[in-house]
Amino acid sequence: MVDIVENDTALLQRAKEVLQQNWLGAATKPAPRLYPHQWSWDSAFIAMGYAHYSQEQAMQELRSLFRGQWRNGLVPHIVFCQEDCSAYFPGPDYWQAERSPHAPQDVATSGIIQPPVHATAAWQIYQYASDLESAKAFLAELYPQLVAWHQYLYRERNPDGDGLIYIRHPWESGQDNSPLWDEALAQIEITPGMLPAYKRVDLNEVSHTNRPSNLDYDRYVYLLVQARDCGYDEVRIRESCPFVVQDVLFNALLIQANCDLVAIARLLHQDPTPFEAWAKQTTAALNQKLWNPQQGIYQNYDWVSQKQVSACVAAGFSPLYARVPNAEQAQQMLENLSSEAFCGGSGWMVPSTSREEPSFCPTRYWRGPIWLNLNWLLYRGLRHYGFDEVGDRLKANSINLVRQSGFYEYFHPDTGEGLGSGDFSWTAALLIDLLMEER
Ligand code: 9WN
Repeated sequence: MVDIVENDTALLQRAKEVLQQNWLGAATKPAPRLYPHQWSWDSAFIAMGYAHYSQEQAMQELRSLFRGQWRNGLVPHIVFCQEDCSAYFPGPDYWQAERSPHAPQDVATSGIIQPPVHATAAWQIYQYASDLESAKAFLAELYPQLVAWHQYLYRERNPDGDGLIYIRHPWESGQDNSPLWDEALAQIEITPGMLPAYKRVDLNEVSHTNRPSNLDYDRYVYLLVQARDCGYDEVRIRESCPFVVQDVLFNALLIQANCDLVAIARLLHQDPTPFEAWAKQTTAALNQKLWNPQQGIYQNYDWVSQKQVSACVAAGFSPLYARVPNAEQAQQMLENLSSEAFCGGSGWMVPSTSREEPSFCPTRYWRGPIWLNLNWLLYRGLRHYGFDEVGDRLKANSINLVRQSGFYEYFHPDTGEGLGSGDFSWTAALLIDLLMEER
């Protein structure tokens, strides 16, 4: 895409400036004020952007995150990396990670995870490296940590042994306020005085109309407190947690990460067979348990109530990214994605929630707005299946959205207006990847 690169020099430069402005010295905060520490999947996306022009920062980004890895392999969703933690709730005092015997003693972290995009980011760093030797040494250094991370998922979060990994908090999905969680969260009844006192600080930065409701926040806090009361012991949490969900996006990203771990293992002359087996097993489980042939989309499974979750969201197309569907399924998915429910109308691509969902809302966080990371992975998925016309349209649409509105966290799917925080790091990083990718 040489044309785009040349025409968009200024946009590319601005994207690099956003990342530089959010750089904390060894890692990048997702946003200037709303998210002032290091977040797990954000860092993986951010590293994929740096991989194109600053190998050193890309490597530092992942190193910094994995400093926070727990001894059981858990990679925490937040590594707190500023002295003053009062600007974000919940901070380390609320998480109390030290209740787990596995948490690191010298790094403050949360006690939940986020989608495993890290092996993919590490592999991308090698693929675009200007210094191949140091990139290979970096992979050798990170490899045992990546393996421990995937082992944790398959050991602790695989209740049926079929390779379908569960999450135990909506924040673990990365799509925090999606309608995907409504049914499960509705089971949690909050009574006065039930929760330790807390104060939201996110609303100091962003309008409440873009953010989750107070009731949803109470439920997020409830699940946090429940995990912490179990000493972050996964068996105890699973036995008592009202929220255990096998999520499509999380598992699709994990399949791709396993494939990237295979590539890393081969490069390092290590045994790739465990990761090949995991990729295969999780792929089969997605097709067997999460595919909805009537709708042409993959849907989540609620492990507590033992039923498929009915909400249709853009992440339901993410198995394309991990090459999970066969050609026939992929064609059906393309038709669904191209319909009025998602991209068929005059709006921008791709609303995070189907426009036909009763809870669709174009301005509220994960309930309709466009996110660049979803667009980025759907673009990659469409290309895998040769759906180049729609894929190229999605890519151009994503670039134009940022050009028109700026580096926002998310975007209104009708007007393209920027929502949430401005100067959002993964929007900048993935825009860099879209502009500089080599096919
Ligand atoms: C909770 C940092 C994170 C992203 C998530 C996004 C949002 C946090 C929040 O911000 O979640 O982890 O406070 O709302 O939903 O995907 O990683 O950018």
